[in-house]
Amino acid sequence: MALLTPDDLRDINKQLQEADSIVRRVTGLDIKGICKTLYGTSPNSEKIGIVPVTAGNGIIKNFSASLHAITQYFGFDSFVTDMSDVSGYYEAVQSGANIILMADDHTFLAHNLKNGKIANNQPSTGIIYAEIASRNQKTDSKDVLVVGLGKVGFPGAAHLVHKGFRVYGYDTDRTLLEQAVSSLGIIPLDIESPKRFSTFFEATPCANTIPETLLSENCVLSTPGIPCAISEELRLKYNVQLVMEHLGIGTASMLYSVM
Ligand code: NAI
Ligand code: 0TF
Repeated sequence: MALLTPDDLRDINKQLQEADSIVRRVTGLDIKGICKTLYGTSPNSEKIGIVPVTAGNGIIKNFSASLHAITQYFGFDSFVTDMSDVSGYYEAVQSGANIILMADDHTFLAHNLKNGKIANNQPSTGIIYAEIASRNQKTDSKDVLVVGLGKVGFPGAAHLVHKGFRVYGYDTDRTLLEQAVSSLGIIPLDIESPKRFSTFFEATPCANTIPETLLSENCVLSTPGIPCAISEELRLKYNVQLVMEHLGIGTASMLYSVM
């Protein structure tokens, strides 16, 4: 898994406010509204304990502080434990946390200790970015292109299929593409005869994954992928409505899904 850097998390509140405003413009709902309709839940005096984890590559500077800011932004009562790892987990529970947020290099989870529900960041992120793409107000077309069918992209593609969209897919890994075609019934993108899309959901760790030949004016690109799937030049040329944020939208999806 590509790890976040402290730079990715700079000014997380500003990133969230900007993301909220573009999500509103694209869908008519803010991020909270998307979460409420997606999961049918709302915050209800949950207390969130955020536990720093030193395993593997260790603490990412700003990660816990960013989760604190994000949870507060969405109206949750939250705190970061003084201790890390197992001691931090014990401290969180002793201090009254009923939802635990913690991440090592492979898994970022939210665990609701009251109802037992647990969420993993990758599918939760895929589902909410796909949901945002599916709510593109500017088009009646049911065609969506999904680029990247890995741990984030595949669950997002599945969500779009279940919502009745005609899902085209592309992944440089042929095995993953074939799996998505056979298990989800998505249509493999024909690179030789590209068509233009008004809605994209992208989830790869690579830049420039969406070529100009696929873009249409005012299209929506909903992408958790880092770095960005299109260049700034193409974004401006096609007035692409870009929903892209590094941590908050996926975390909101995790939290609402475990309530
Ligand atoms: P993954 O490695 O499971 O999947 C990525 C997929 O993209 C792979 O199947 C790979 O073959 C494919 N791919 C790579 N280059 C491609 C290209 N040029 N065209 C088409 N497909 C290509 O990774 P995962 O976990 O699904 O993460 C995807 C991205 O999402 C990463 O950048 C990750 O850091 C980011 N992410 C962002 C989050 C957020 O909150 N913004 C949350 C979780 C992940
Ligand atoms: O960097 C990542 C994921 C995060 C997905 C959300 N965009 N790509 N995971 C590593 C988190 C490690 C956190 C660290 N153990 C800490 O500071 O507690």
